[in-house]
Amino acid sequence: MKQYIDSQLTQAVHRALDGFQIEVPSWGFANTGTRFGKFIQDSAATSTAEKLQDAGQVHALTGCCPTVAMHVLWDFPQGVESVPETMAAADMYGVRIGAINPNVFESQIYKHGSLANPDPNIRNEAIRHIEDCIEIASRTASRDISLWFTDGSSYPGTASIRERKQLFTDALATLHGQLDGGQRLLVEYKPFEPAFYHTDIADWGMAYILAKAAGPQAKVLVDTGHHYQAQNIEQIVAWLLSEDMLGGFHFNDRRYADDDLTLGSIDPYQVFRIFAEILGYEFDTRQPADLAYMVDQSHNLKNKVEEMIQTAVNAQELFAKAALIDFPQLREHQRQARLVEAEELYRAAFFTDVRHAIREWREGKGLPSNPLDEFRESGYTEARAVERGRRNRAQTASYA
Ligand code: PSV
Ligand code: MN
Repeated sequence: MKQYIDSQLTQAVHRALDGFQIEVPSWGFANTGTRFGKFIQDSAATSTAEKLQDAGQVHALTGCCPTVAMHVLWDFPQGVESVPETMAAADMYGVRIGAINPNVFESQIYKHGSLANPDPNIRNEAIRHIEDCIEIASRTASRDISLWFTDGSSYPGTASIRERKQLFTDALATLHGQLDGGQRLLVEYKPFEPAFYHTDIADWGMAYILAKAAGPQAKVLVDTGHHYQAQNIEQIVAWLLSEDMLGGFHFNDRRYADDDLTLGSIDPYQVFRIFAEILGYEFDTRQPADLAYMVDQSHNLKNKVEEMIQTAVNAQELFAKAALIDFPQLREHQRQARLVEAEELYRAAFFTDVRHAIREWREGKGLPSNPLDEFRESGYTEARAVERGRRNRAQTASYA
């Protein structure tokens, strides 16, 4: 690796962080759990405004999370009519509304799917809901409508896979026709859960085909938790980038399935490798990769705001490390098949301690040098627990 003198390293890290933002999900601040129950936190957000308040805390302390992804059913209970109130709350807490996530999976009508439901009335209902979401996105000035579907089947022979593919193709093209100029449809894939035999959009190839058929403003969304074990996610990223079909990410970490753990908590090297592909693409093409970095996590055990701060800090560190890769030299090693040199250069960037340079970046921006410590000392959790505790405890603590 290039021998950075301290000031060069600091500059490279600061440049990287100046251009790095990551969106937090509203649902990461509410009480959530697994299908085995949920453990209530007194300080958790109990309303959309409170989720935005917590997101505002994360952004105020880290400086890199200015937008919040919203789930329409959970955050805009009156649909389009909820927009002014939600936007006012976002404004009050110093954040903006980010990606809009339709919800075509929780209503009882979606037992057998949404856009590929065998019943045309239900398919139309799903399309109507997503059209409302596009309208909400227009009013919140959100660029991305982020689509995830539970559609699929759980037993062999119970559904026509090809027919369902066609239904998805047609519906996504219809929805694409509703977008305004700058908007994008992001198509998320997942190979399992809650359908267990087949899901209609199981992998990046299927998402690619559907997005391509829908139109130029549809791209693929990569949720890092939505892959089989040992799948090479950075290769998927590289391919989608080279096809101009990558729209963004849902970041989280996992050990087994879609565990929704803190980004980088299990395998920080994987996040580094993903960022390395993106920055390598930018180096090679001399153009910025136009991607939405989003978090998709449920914080079931740790304090939710603390876990979101950890997430943002981990993301910054791993992005900054990837920005230290000496790409001209790396490409030369690759061309000459100098395997050890190439690998050592790559790993050296990963193992560089960037924390000091990041602390300096924060101080330069008037941010706390250690956001987590600052948060803990602020008394925010204790104050919210007093305000929200009774409402939270009124929730059912388990499904039993
Ligand atoms: C589904 O597992 C998913 O990743 C989708 O992005 C949903 O919108 C989100 O999680 C809901 O938690
Ligand atoms: Mn997701």
